Amino acid sequence: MKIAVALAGLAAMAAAAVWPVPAVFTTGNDTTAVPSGPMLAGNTTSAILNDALERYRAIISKETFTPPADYKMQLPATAGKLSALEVRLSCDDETLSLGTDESYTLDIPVSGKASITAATVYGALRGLETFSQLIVAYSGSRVIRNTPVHIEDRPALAHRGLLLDTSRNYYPVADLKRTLDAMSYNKLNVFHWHIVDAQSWPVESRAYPGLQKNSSYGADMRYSYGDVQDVISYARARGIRVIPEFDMPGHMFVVGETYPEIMSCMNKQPGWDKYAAEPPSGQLNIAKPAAADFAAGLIGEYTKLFTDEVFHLGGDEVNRNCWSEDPDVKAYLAAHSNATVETLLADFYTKVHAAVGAGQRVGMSWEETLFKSEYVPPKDTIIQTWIDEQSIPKTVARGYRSVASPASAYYLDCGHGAWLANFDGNSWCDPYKSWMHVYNFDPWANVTSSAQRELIIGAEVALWSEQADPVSLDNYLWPRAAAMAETAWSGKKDASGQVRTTAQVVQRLHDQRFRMVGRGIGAVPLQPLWCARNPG
Ligand code: CP6
Repeated sequence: MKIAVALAGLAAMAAAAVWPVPAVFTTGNDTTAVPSGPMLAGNTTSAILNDALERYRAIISKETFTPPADYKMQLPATAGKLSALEVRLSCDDETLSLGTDESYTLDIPVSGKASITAATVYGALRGLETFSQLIVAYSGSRVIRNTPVHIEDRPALAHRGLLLDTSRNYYPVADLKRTLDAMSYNKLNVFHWHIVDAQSWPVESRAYPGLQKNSSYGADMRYSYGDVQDVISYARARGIRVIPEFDMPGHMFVVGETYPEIMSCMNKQPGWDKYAAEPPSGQLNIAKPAAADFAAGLIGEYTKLFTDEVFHLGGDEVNRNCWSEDPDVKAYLAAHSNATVETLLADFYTKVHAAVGAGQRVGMSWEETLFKSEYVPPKDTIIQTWIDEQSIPKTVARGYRSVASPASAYYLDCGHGAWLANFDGNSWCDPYKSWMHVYNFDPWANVTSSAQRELIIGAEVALWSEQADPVSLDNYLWPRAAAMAETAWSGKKDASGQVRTTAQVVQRLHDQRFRMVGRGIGAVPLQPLWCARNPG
């Protein structure tokens, strides 16, 4: 009788709140105690794996997460017991790139040894995260409910990214690392580091040292080479690639603070709005070979510092007035009857994309490079769309790979009103995008051919930092970036082919939010605690 009651109670419990949801997830009706101590083991000497085992040992032994719905949870005395979790890798290659296999299988018996099997160490990392999420704290110890558990899992999209702008406001390395931690809790795997922009140049340059010296916000608001390498290795240990963006030829006022002779339309005074989307205005002067040489030099330097195969060249929000009014551009066009601003821009792109190729990298560009210029990017260029949701189908219809970052759904820096004091109104990307809005966006919408769907390789949320800094960082990102992460990892549909709804997932996302808070991430609540304790 007692046992029957206990089992009925167990059956009523929700399956564990794994976020993002695994592709195949079967559960039983038993409960398994997870001992503390060194229960994680691997079959390789991989430093990345050993590092991860260490990390997850700490996460698990500190785990205080109890799903709010289960705050009165009663478990049967007769629980099984896990003896170990063994990780088996079938391949020792630790290359982390766009095509890396992140699939894994996780088996947890009622009693005995659990196992993660993965092709690569990065799949094992995903499996360890899932394993850690299955554990709930229960009166001072830890248990996994609904055992035996069998999970088979793999990502829907290879590029699951988060853009952070560290130019408009500065973020210390510790904040970047906490963001990388949080990304790994949600199986995100690309940190798109929008490292410089018009307003500040925080990163060290050895080729052009004046950039950081003259244009960082201060000696304590800089990234040294060592800091960048630290961030890259911290990210890699979590299976996260770091794609740097050096946004050109627009958004480069900052370069003119050191090299005014290669710039056009430098202006921080009223009137800037004729030349740029936000102040201060300034673009590389495409009539001057020295400007393209400078850009190629930057690419040469940073394709050595940054190790990922993909290098982002920006190319967004390029303003034509900036050049059509520039005296050097005018003189050049007067002397070259076949040239136009458009041919000059295409020539500039030809040179900088060649520099990316010379650095053995694949270029990535904002959608304007493809849709609003005469330049034809190399076919392997990755196009990041943001202006129009229809840019995704348009990009893949032209045969290019697409990363979806629609401002309408994935721009997380919205909802404050304008930041320009003399412009008293909504900001360009208001309103605030709710987690439901983020969750409901479908990167595959209006793309039916399977060849074209394959070209949709990623999705990325963006935190532009005109109105964000370390104080608001976690609040802006989490859990809304987690909402996108589930789309990117799990796809839009459940196993029965139904599109998952926000009503179906809210409780699980809220659990993930509590789990993240327990791990030191300042993620905002989705509901009153009362709802989490009284689901349904
Ligand atoms: N900075 C840069 C920005 C934006 C972009 N590039 C931006 C544009 C519109 C909105 C939000 C951000 N602040 N370099 C666009 C890719 Cl709504």
